[in-house]
Amino acid sequence: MIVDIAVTESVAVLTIDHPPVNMGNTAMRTALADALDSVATRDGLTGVVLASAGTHFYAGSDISEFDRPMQAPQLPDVISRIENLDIPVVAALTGLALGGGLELALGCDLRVGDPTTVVGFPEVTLGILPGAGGTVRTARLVGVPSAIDLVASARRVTAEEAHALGLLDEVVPGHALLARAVERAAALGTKNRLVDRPAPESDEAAVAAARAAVSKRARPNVLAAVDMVCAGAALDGKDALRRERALFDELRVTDEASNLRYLFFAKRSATKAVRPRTPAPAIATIGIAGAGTMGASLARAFSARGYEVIVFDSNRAALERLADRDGIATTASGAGLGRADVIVDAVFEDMDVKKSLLRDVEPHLRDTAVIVSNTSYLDLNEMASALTVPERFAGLHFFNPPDRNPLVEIIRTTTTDDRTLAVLSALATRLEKTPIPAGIGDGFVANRVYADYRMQAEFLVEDGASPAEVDAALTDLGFAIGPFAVADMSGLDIAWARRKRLADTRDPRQRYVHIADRLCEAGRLGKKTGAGWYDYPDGAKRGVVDPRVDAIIEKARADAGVTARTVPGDEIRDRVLASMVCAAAALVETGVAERASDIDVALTEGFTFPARLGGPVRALARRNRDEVVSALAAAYRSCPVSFAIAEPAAAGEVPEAIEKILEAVR
Ligand code: 3H9
Repeated sequence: MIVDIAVTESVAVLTIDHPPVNMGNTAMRTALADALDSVATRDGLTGVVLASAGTHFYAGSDISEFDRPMQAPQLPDVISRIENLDIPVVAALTGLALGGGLELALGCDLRVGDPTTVVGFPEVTLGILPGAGGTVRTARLVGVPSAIDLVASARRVTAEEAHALGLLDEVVPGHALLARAVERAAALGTKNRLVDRPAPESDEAAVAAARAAVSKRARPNVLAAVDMVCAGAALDGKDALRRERALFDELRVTDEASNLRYLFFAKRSATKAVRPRTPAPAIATIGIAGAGTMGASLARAFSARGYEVIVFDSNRAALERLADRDGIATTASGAGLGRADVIVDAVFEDMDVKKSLLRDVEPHLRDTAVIVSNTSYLDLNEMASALTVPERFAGLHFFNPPDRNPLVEIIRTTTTDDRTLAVLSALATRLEKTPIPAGIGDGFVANRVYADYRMQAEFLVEDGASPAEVDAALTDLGFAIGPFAVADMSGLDIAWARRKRLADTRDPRQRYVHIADRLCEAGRLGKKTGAGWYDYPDGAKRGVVDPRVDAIIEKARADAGVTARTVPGDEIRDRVLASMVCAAAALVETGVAERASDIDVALTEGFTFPARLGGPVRALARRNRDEVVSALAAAYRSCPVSFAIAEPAAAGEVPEAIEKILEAVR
């Protein structure tokens, strides 16, 4: 029974029991509609309470239903039933009331919450807008400016704030919630339909400020939601509801909304994959080895989530820079990490340095301590061999800047045990990161794909595009910033050192673009040196095109025997996309990545690949076959060694390994 009906005195209590999160789908809406119909015909009732049997009131609509035609009864029909009852309905809110859940509560005549209540409209993050009266009733309850903020920001609001705003009429302790809701329902006497009210008069300046707080570059659905809040407040309630629903139906079937739903489930699959059955032990203290930029940033990230943090570095000067930060202790001796539950290796990216750290630190650690390395490229199995208990070791790879970038890779070695994995998964959750599982391989998953993206960007420059043209083509696609501007920001020296390290093992048949090496040799290491792919005169924030770079590029083309040609933006975007997909297919084929969708999660979360396209694999999967073949063939021709996997495309076929991953995300 999804909705139970119990009558207490003259109040009918409808309790929704739809585990795990009281998610609204056809079955649940049908049960609610039936329960409301049944209440409507009962005599002697003075009120109704809508409550939840579980942790959450109603976590929102089941978005997997949005890919298909929606089945009756739809949520607006259920809410109409509430509004059409002669007797008042009180919502008793606990836990989450998100999206459709909050809309259901707003269809009631009064809202009582408990301190665990959290409300919000996540719809805009899914490419849609609230479709069951959320924009219309919220503006009528809390005014247009607050409604704009709630709908456009998608933020979750605590019980306390919801009460202050007027979304909740009252907040009572959890144990008293139901009794109080019944009491209010019995005492209310009259209906209080938000839809019948005019929106409160709004101060024009406050409306303008709320609108201005929404970025002009926000996605079209966000701007449409803001317009809807304003338009809806000026319309008759019923007309406003109709207009909102029409917009919702339009947005629901866009590619963008479909791709965002795909990513929603992709993230959940990745999170599930790194969540072993073993429960994680409690983690209170994090020891960080290495007080460099990465170590310091990690220390801040952990400390901000309430962990006690101890940073170890034998370089006292580096420690001193950290010492004045609240809550971060420092130690210049490995023994100082003895209390830590988890040790994070963030020392210099060198196998010998890392192994000697592990050897030095391990004897001081508790038996239960877990050790993770934040290496970007080194072989974690080899690192594990430096430990006497390698089972407690794994990779936890953060992305720059780790205190803000949501992506983290969880990498299991051949010896990592389940308890260690459970610790890593719990850390990711508490840090509010999006984890993906990754296997051992050069660059693991995300950096490996990004490396091919960058490599293709350099091929395009050697072929004739300027770095600015490549950057512009990719920001047009939706990247926040193009690959050459990114390279300047992060510094060209790390990749340079890596190229030198790999020089001896590089396949001599592989196409190699020398431009970046020439820039580095000229001292152009990026923004920090005032020059890289672009010039940064007087510390300019954005780079400007520098003719000296053009000269280096022209010389490199001449040395490689390439005649420069105009490269259209579409070719730039297609080749880059196809290159990433080639890398993705190779990763899935070798088992370094578990799922194609993990790669889409990685690139959208960690590298600003536009989420509206769903990620590189999904973006290519949505194109028609001819376009797929032509993009892959272009990538193949750009370097038949690096993109060997795409060879069949040159003969008009979609390569099997690639078809497999495209199919998996369609
Ligand atoms: C909306 O309401 C639009 C309205 O305006 C429309 C009106 C017409 N859909 O995350 P978990 C699944 S938009 C489908 O592991 P947690 C999830 O995949 C919606 N499935 O648990 C998983 O299934 P499985 C507004 C969903 O405790 C299981 O439930 N609502 C949905 O870590 C447990 O989830 C949202 O945006 C969904 N909406 O977190 C809420 N939600 O085990 C989005 C969950 O088979 N959801 N599932 O893989 C969340 O933020 C979290 O899931 C929540 C629970 C915090 C609720």
